[in-house]
Amino acid sequence: MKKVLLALPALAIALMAVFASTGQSAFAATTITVQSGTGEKGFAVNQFGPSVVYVQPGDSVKFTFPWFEPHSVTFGVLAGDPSVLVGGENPSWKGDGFISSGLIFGSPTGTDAYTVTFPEKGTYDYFCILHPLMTGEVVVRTPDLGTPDNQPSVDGRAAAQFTSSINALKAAASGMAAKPLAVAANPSGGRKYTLAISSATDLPQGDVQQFFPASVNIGVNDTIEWVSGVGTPHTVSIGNPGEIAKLIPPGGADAVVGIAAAVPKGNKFDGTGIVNSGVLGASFPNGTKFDLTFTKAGTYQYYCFLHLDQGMMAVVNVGTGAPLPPNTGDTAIAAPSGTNGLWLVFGAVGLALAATGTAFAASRR
Ligand SMILES: [Cu+2]
Repeated sequence: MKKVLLALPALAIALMAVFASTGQSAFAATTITVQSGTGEKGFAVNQFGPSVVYVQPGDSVKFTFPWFEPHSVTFGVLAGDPSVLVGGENPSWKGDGFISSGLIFGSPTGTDAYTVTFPEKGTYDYFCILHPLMTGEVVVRTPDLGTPDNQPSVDGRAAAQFTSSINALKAAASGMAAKPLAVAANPSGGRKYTLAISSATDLPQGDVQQFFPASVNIGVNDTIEWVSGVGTPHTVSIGNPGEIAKLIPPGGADAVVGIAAAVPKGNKFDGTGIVNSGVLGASFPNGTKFDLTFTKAGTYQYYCFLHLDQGMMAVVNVGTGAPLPPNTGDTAIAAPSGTNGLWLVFGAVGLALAATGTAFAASRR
């Protein structure tokens, strides 16, 4: 009996010595935090940061969601609906089957997270169901094959990656803002101004969530044509967002992808009621272009129904006389009061369905 009591502390000391020599503890597996996207007003970085992390068998990776743009963390081959939680809250992943965080709507102050534990060595790829270019990798290996990550190292790489990406988005936005405003005679009378939604083409770093120019001066009976060159869905919407939300067909919030267009007769807007383009963008049902002729003088704020929570708004000033010179500055515009929370969720789910494509949408019906 006495021998056993003596032997146990000796074993513990021996184990401690072993773990001390490797710098690791088998009793306290590490959790490394990875950020699922980031952003600032007008810019959504759709990347995991950092995109690759190195851990040991038994460690976990905690994914946080620090920006408004919704994302999923999804491993494996889809065999169901990745927009909802699959595999439980804190799954283990060995590379077989399919697990998903579901869509998580983040914010800079939010605490939502998704933690996955990796019991076995391997290289495990994952992705976001909304953003085809948003992928990451967890490399699970023993220390003899490479030093595992620590959080400061991970945070440093994430910060460098995100800084580089947001700078790329800002450079794209500056390029868009610097373009001369396209104006042409309209065959049906007046002028036609062509405005851009987001960047000219899809960017690997994320999405520019702005209209270009952010403010434009036109005359009565002039037309604005908005053009989207990106695969991220956006709308051109005018009026009370609560009214726009009524255009979402029955079938739950995720039916927002089928949101009806609400366009005044002849695409002529007299300043009353609402306008909704429907979902615009590459491969979306309402196409890449939307035009509206303004028949009454006034100042009209418009916005993207899907991204108003990210500040995606702009303004058209319709003057009575000759149009003022076009101005391209980033005008500070207050969000309409009212139903932000409601259509933030609708918008986020809309993004989800739109970006996962028709196959997924069809499978849900
Ligand atoms: Cu948008």
